[in-house]
Amino acid sequence: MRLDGKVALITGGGSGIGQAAALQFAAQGAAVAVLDLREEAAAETAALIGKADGRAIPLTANVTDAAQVQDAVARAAAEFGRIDVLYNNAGIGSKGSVAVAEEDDWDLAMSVNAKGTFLCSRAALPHMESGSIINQGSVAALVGVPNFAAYCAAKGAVVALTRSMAVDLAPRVRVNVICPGTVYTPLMEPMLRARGDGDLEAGLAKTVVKYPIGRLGTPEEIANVALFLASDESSFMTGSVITPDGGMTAQ
Ligand code: 1HS
Repeated sequence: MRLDGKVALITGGGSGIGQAAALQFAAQGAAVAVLDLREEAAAETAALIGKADGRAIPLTANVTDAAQVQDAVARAAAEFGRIDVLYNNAGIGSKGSVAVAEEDDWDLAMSVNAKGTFLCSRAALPHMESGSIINQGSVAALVGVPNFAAYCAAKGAVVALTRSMAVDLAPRVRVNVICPGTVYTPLMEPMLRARGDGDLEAGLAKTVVKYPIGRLGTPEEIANVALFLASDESSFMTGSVITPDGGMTAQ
């Protein structure tokens, strides 16, 4: 198995891409600490892994709160002995262009997406003798996505932070960032609805045309990339920006 004997901590593991990654990592032999803001979501993913005879524990924390993060990471390390893989997947969208965006919305997007990545990495590193950190970026870090200003800025910060971490942590820990195109998950729904003037289907239709492959991605397709980065198959990769995006940024 591709992650045999490894211990992984996945933030935002209760839904979407994080849940898909948690299931795949566990199916490949990893013990998985499933961290989520929502206790029931973390528990659901951990239970799904348990039903499939995998090893998992649920953890609840807000990734913007240093003390909560510290506590959750310590519990993961106490349960499984160490951490080999950290997937900083937890994220949040934002509303509007710079002309109309609310200050609170800006702060929240920066806090969850960028500061959360910093706090979780800082807390996990003392438990990582070696291994892989995977950050969740977005195509929004690479191209301007309309009416998503704070999110674009926050994901740009995650890409820059990834390069900084890769340089600082080599050769002990590898750090790479995935920049997915749109996947239909809870994070995307409000934005897609707004794009369709309240009509989700219309918002989805306006989005799909941006993708040469002709559809949005699936959580499993992004989790496949995370699995590769978590495994020793990617042993010469650090500081890489990987774009599973259906060709969206190739145009
Ligand atoms: C939320 C995810 O990171 C994707 S950003 C939105 C890109 S687009 O499909 O709306 O152009």
